[in-house]
Amino acid sequence: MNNNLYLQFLPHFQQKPGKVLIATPEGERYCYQNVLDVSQRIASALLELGVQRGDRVAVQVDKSPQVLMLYLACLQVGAVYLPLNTAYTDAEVEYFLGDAEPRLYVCTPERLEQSRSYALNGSVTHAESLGTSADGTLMERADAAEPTSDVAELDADDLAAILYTSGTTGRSKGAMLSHENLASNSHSLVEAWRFTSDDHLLHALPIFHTHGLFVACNVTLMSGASMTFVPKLDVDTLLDLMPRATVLMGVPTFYTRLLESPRLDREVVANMRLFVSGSAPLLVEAHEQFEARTGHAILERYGMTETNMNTSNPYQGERRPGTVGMPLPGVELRITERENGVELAQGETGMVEVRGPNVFQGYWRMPEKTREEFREDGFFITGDLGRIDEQGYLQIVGRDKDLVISGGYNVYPKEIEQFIDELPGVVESAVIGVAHPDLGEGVTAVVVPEADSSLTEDRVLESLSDKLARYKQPKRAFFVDRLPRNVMGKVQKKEMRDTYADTYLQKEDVKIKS
Ligand code: MLC
Ligand code: AMP
Repeated sequence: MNNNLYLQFLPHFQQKPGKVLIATPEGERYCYQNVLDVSQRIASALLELGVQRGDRVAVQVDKSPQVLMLYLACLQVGAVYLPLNTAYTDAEVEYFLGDAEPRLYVCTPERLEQSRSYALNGSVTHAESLGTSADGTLMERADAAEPTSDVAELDADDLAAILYTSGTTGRSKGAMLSHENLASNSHSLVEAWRFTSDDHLLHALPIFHTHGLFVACNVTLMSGASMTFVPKLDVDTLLDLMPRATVLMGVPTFYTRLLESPRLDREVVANMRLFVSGSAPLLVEAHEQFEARTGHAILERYGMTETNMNTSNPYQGERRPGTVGMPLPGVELRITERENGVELAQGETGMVEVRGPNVFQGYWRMPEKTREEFREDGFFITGDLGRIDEQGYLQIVGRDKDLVISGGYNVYPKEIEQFIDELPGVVESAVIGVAHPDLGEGVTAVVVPEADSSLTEDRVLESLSDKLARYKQPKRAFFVDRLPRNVMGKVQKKEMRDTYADTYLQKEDVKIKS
């Protein structure tokens, strides 16, 4: 049996060739037949470039319908799709390319020349470009190619994708996701959220992460539905499109920004059947305000790059604010003691652990790291702290891992602290997440300067600008004489989060663009 995920999408392409799969706010419409044709041409181009089953294809391009076609082409030929955040700096990309050793790197036309200089040094044999107007060298190759309908023969645990997640100890880890991981999760979500070919998804998330790529796109492809690709979150565009859509998926910032618009009311959502939130905690107030304004209870779910989606509030039944619902079909979930993995009694708070066909195959070329994060019986240790309430709903109450989630993006403090600590005049630093009304958490640095240092906040912030993606850069930096530590010498980040809790709370003062 061929376990290629592509084959599970294919029937919709064959049965409804004229149906729209992807639209854009500008009125472009790509029907299933168009998408199939172009993706099969891209598949031919990949094969001509020497991409073989198991080869990684790294992709760092702006969102466009053609990116989805490239993703489909990679699945079709059995290549491992490796999407990269467009905000990553050259230095960050160089690391990913060096670690993943892709056969092909696809970047924006603007970046092609420059990236060829570093990408082609190692094992990357080709760099091609893909622009947002169906342009770029990859599309030129695809246009000149004959479409191929050959589909690579794959096992269930063959890799479909590698997604990098930063590590608490510095180096980013590539989470390896198999065809079965992705297929099983999209089936569960289609069923849990009642997706059908009548659905039209408003898609304004980036497509280089689990949420925008696997949750949003795979569910659409698996159910034969349609979607509008909005390049990035723009509240007015979403509200303009909402009367013709049925589902929205977003991170909590989507909902807090929608709530700021006077245009959000029952009339504008009249055609919508479902609003989904995830990737970061949705505030209870946001949930309640949204319901009061629109009559819709946002459905919150919980997932991770390594596990796809684990739990979801029910489609029918109470969607409880402040909870992430129950395990999806096939997902086993338990709450344990961090140190020994012993399961705790219902109602107690502990480590969330999951097992199931959704859970990844391990970290790319990091067997040690992989072993550390699994129990012997196959449960994955998520690093999230939770409790299960009396009705069986999971509440995520905190994180055991040192992680900040800003607007749905993960930021690992260690990575930033390393750069700050290298600055002349710095003794040490700690990076924390502080409550932020727009982003949920704002990345914030606390720095211990040397006694005679003339270091300023601006200098600290500026020093990071070419080293780290913008969303990882602290919004503020504070100076202290020493970091608070416990008797064991461990830095007390909770105490610092309390100290700086009010930093961003005056909404007028908070400009994400600052
Ligand atoms: C953008 N900026 C951010 C930021 N997003 N800063 C901090 N945190 C963020 N999340 C910076 C930009 O670099 C820029 O800086 C300035 O803010 C404005 O950029 P923008 O592009 O105009 O921002 P905006 O479009 O408003 O984006 C905010 C956002 C976006 C929250 C809508 O970040 C977003 O779409 N987030 C979704 C992330 C996501 O998909 N997560 C899922 C991960 S998967 P400057 O200085 O250049 O102007 C996962 C698993 C699961 O977690 O369970 O789903
Ligand atoms: P990522 O590594 O980017 O996939 O982010 C995964 C992390 O996001 C999880 O481990 C959680 O900490 C967090 N997360 C995802 N969904 C939710 C949610 N609904 N509520 C709280 N945290 C969430």
